[in-house]
Amino acid sequence: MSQVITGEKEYFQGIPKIQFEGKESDNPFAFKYYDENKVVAGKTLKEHFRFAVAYWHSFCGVGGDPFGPGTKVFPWAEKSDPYAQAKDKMDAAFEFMTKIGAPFYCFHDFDLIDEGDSHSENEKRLQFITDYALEKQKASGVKLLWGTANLFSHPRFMNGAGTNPDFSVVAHAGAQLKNALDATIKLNGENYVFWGGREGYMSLLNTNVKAELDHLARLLHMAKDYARSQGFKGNFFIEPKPMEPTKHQYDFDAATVIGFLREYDLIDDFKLNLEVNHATLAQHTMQHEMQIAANAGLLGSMDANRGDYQNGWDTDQFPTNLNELTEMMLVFLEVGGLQGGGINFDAKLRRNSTDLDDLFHAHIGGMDAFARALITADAILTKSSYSEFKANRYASFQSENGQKFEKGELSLQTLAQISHEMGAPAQISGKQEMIENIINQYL
Ligand code: XUL
Ligand code: CO
Repeated sequence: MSQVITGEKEYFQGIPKIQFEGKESDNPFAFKYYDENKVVAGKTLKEHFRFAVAYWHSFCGVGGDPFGPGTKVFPWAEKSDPYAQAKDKMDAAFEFMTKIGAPFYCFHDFDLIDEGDSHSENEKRLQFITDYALEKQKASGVKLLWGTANLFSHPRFMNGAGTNPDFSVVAHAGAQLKNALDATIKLNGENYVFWGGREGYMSLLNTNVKAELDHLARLLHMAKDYARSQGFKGNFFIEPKPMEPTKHQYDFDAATVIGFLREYDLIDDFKLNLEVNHATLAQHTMQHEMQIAANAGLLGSMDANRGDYQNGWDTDQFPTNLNELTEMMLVFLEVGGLQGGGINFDAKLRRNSTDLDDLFHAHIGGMDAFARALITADAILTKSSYSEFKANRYASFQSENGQKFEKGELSLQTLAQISHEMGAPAQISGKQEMIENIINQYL
């Protein structure tokens, strides 16, 4: 990908295409670690990460919270006509993406253009803006990592979309989903994401969980069958999250979603899109979630952000924590990366970060942090005793009986007999502190 693409107006004036200048540079508008052409573990950083910009946080979210309205004044949101406004927003988005050098973007249907008041008006709006997006993608080389439908903001979805107890809402969700799939396919989207939105419940007292899960699975089958019939070859991803907005989200965490996919025969078409702050809300680390998904062959994509240790919200901050990221990148490299997805910055600026250039600082920081973490993880894997130590912890399973155990060739009686012969196990240290020191040494 090459040159910067602006519309009639340049929105991020004075900011050139962001270049890699190395860690000695004091230029806040330069990468210190993310050299997209640097080869690490056999691939360039650009190929490893496939970074994506999230349309909703970066070009739509103006910073409103329960205590006050938005604080950000977006010059691309000035026009009242939804068509003209959507075009301006798309000009700003592609200018930003080409300046930051992100090869991909992600959207919800009504991030691209405001929602109208009927299905036919919405189809018209999406036709219009996806025609324009196709032009912009062609001119810039930026590609669509995934599309999705916003099936949670409109009040009609207050009781859920696919899991709504009212069939007419489920049908409405289906119509919207069809349009979002059409838009994704038209724009050569590589994947399609289902985040649960309000698919969950506030109280079991008014909820038939079995019916709701059956309905959700039915809708996912219909979506998959429709998209395949339209030639969509990409992956479907489910994005786990344990809570927020509902008290209990059905797609709680990776393990829960894997069980759901198996139960409802969706496992061949769906993988997972894991998000850091969702993992921590579920009382897991992101690296735990990545490992669980990878064990099932389902580590599809990642939403990059971070939470806050002092509260329990989905704060969606930009990722900067190198220790956390390095541990994630260890798993990332060990399991062979993502399957079809990329790293999408599902992260938002703080409410009081109100300058347009803050969007650059945030993404530069996130891309640099991932790059530094991946380079560190690769050094740990190739130069330190980390991998050997981890493998050696399980070396006893290479013994004759250990192998028989793994192959299912021992009965419980034989296992008991072997234990009698082996005697009491010796204590073997897990050496956690030693390994933690290795991470800090290589950072
Ligand atoms: C919400 C969230 C969503 C999904 C897409 O927490 O992460 O933005 O990524 O719907
Ligand atoms: Co997300």
